[in-house]
Amino acid sequence: MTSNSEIAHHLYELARLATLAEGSSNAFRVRAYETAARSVDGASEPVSEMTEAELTALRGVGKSTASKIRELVETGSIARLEELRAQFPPGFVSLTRVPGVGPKTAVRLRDELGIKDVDDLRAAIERHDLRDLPGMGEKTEDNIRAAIELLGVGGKENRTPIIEAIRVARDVCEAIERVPGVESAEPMGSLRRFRDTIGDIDIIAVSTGDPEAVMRRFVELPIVRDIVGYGARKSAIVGAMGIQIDLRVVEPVQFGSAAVYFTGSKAHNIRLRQMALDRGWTLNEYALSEIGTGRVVASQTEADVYAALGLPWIPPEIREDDGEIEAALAGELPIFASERDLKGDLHVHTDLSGDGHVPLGEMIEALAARGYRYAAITDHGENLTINGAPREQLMSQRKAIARLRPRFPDLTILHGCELNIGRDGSIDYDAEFLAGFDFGVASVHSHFGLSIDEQTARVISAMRNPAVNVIGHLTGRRIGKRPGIDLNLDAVLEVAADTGCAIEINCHLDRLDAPSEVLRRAMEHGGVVFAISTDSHRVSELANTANGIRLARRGWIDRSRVVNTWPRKRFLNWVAKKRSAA
Ligand code: DGT
Ligand code: CA
Ligand code: CA
Ligand code: ZN
Repeated sequence: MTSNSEIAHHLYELARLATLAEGSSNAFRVRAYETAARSVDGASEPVSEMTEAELTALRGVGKSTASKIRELVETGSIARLEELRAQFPPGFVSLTRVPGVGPKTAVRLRDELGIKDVDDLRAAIERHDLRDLPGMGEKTEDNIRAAIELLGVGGKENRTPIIEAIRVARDVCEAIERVPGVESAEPMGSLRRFRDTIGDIDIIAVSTGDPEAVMRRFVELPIVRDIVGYGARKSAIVGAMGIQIDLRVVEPVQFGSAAVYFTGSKAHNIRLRQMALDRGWTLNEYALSEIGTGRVVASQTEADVYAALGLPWIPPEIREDDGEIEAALAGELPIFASERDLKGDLHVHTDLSGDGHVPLGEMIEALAARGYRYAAITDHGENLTINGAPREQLMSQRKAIARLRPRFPDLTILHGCELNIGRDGSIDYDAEFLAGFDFGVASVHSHFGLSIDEQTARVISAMRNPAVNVIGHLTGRRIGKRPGIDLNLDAVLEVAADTGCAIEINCHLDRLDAPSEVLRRAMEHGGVVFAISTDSHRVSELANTANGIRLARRGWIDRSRVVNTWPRKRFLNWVAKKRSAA
């Protein structure tokens, strides 16, 4: 059976490659593929078993997409997609990921300069070939060079944004788990450590059956574009979009040591191996064992391996040899928040936002169904011209919320707003209108090119506004697409601590903002607090809290500093105190 996420993945790839083939002339079709992919991904029934009528009832799925889905389910591939793959090999696709290049330019670079991948592009920039193309010039060339360096896109450092890598890894793991004898298949490496970008995907499958059956299935997956290595227990392929996937098959008894080894990081492993050596042991992917006798000390679970070395189990997200071993030895690791600890979501959109999709009542029902004690509805304020809501609509939303409250006695619904931080740090509306809200998130959505001092000043000024409880997606970055704004972090964090304005931990895989390095710095400022918020525009996105929990771990955030783990009363006091500040 072809899983929903496998089908969705093919549609995403179709969307991406169709953009390359058809340019913006057919933006409509590209968007339809994307919408279709999201509907398939979110569908609660197996799409592979749907009739044509059921398929075309899904948002974004027309007759032509429906027939492509049927084709994939029945034949294992889509002819149109195969054609596009042949036309646009992985190297070329990663070229289009370089910010400032995009599909149109990539096609031009290929046709006019013979540039086929990011390495070619680098070389062409070195030779100053780009600046002579009509409409390009020196400035464009410099920008592209900077983009390649800044984002580490392409060449040897061809890294994939986590949002794409996670999708690919999930598809592959689901397919591998269906092979008889396989007990589990899970991503390891940088993906398990939850880095923003992924070099290659590492997967461990635990199998009690024939490991070669796993490998045969692996190299025949529809996603495979190239087989890089093939062995009974270890293979590697290049998948769609050019990402490499390494797969190891291990026995259940080796899982712990294999997981520690392949999760890394390399630096963390080196520390563990040294600790093993100090005890006369060796640590490798097969076991922690005694040197000389080969007696196995630990291997079955990660916790066994860590315990034998005198350590508590260390969460993958902090295995970077960045102080975690010392903290673990001293019993000073943070107490991390888990999804169960979250008592509310503080950044949620409804269809009042131009980019929102869910009616208010439905969203509130979904929030209540998660067992939350409080939540803030935060549609965009009017300054965000495309997506913002005018005053009258926000006023009627406030009334609608008041009418809904009696139906949800266990959920405190705050009427909030996502305010837009202007160039000068001002936000939407006047003080009086702002005071009518129960809650405020303020975020940067524009003017990404200002100087570090200007950016710092505008964020600080928003933090000082009593109507602002949280700064949303602090840097405004889009992983692999747009770098975040430059900020004088110490100045920003000082004001955060001083005003009680929380820093958002935005759960979107595309954002993961504030980034983990920033979060870790923020933790070092005693008074700074955080909000793990989904910024949901759809009901399914409310479950992105899992990402926020992992990001918070990567940032060493202690649960006690996350405002939406607090009991309702304490949380509401914090909200009120900030809003009443003069
Ligand atoms: P990536 O793929 O660049 O995003 O980062 P990783 O951390 O996934 O690196 P990768 O794929 O080269 O290796 C996966 C894990 O395997 C790595 O985190 C630790 C382990 N590993 C790989 N090579 C070595 C090695 O030479 N020594 C040790 N101790 N561990 C290694
Ligand atoms: Ca890797
Ligand atoms: Ca690897
Ligand atoms: Zn938002």
